[in-house]
Amino acid sequence: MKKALITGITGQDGFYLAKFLVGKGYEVYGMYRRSSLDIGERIDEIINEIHLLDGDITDFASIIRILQEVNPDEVYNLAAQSFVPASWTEPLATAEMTGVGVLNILEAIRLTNKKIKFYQASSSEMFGKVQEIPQKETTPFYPRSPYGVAKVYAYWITKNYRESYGIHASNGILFNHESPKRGKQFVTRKITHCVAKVKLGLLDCLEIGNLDAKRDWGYAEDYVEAMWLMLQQDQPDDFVISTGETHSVREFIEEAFRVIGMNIIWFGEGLNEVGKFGEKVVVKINPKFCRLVEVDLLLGDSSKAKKELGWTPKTKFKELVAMMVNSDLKLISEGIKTNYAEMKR
Ligand code: NAP
Ligand code: F7E
Repeated sequence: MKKALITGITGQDGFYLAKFLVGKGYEVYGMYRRSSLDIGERIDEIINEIHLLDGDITDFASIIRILQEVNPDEVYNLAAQSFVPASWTEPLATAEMTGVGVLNILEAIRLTNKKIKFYQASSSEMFGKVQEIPQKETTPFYPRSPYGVAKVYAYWITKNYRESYGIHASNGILFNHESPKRGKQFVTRKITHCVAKVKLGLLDCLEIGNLDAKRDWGYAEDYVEAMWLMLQQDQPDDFVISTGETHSVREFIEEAFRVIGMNIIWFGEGLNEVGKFGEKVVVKINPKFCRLVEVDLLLGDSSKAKKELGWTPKTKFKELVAMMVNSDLKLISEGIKTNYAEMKR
């Protein structure tokens, strides 16, 4: 039985990757950092099928201890401060977690067992102010946030440990991928959660930032398979993982409202633009959700992954939006029923 260690097990990708690897017959170990709240929210349904270990990627000692205890065949580094706006308010913490944290793991692998295969969760945010369209493995990086800059460091240190020490270390350059398990701060889940609340009469209006940013949005469950495929190759390498389609935030909003039977019409311009359903304003701009500098357009070319890994995305944009809206409708309605039942008790 192969052993895999996943850092960032409590995150969106941590859940889908752990589920995938358990399905492949792996013994799965997840590293999580101590929290004052329950850690279970995302991983509840697989908690009995995995082993959890206390650690932090900024704490070198904890990584060494875990590697010695588990001696995994594969390490998937998904841990990071991953919310782009927080990288401007907490730039040093972001550099420590998202950048230097990766060096901690690589150094721990070098010292404990160089045969461990390593996956680094690299990001399309490294392309930032894009130097070509679509973006592929050879496209130069131009990060636009402290998060993107930290990911560029992590990408290069991964490549450097591969070249310096012969470690099987690969970068998956993943474009945005979403799911019902996505954090509610990220734009897709924020939209689907708010749209579900509008449908259930719990919210009047969605407040949003830049409507015109474009992203190549895929489904997280499809993407974790690519992570695993990278570590099954004879040679380590770097791969772009994307759908090859780009959509604006505006299109995502229109599609999400369409799922609940509301067609949005846009009026006005700039910060005064609003989205209306009939006479009712259901979308408005709030500048607090705009960024200091923006990544305007991401569109990936994953033909290398298709050719060398045999990987292709399965889920289309409209399916993804519908899946997320319907999941939020269910979650919120069940929450209302639970609260109502509790109130009556
Ligand atoms: P996520 O939901 O934000 O999960 C991040 C995980 O990292 C959480 O489990 C978090 O723990 C953990 N973490 C943060 N700081 C840590 C630390 N110091 N020590 C240990 N664990 C720590 O992110 P995701 O969407 O699953 O993404 C997974 C990885 O892929 C991240 O590295 C992200 O930057 C990268 N990425 C994501 C996308 C995407 O579109 N989702 C695209 C490209 C790359 P808590 O639960 O305690 O916060
Ligand atoms: O923003 C715009 C915002 O926060 C997407 C992370 O997983 O993917 C993610 O980073 C776009 C941006 O994701 C709101 O300005 C408009 O242009 O969902 P997001 P992100 O910044 O692309 C990459 C690949 C990662 O690696 C990251 O870890 O949507 N936008 N209005 C908004 N964004 C948010 N969050 N909230 C808004 O109200």
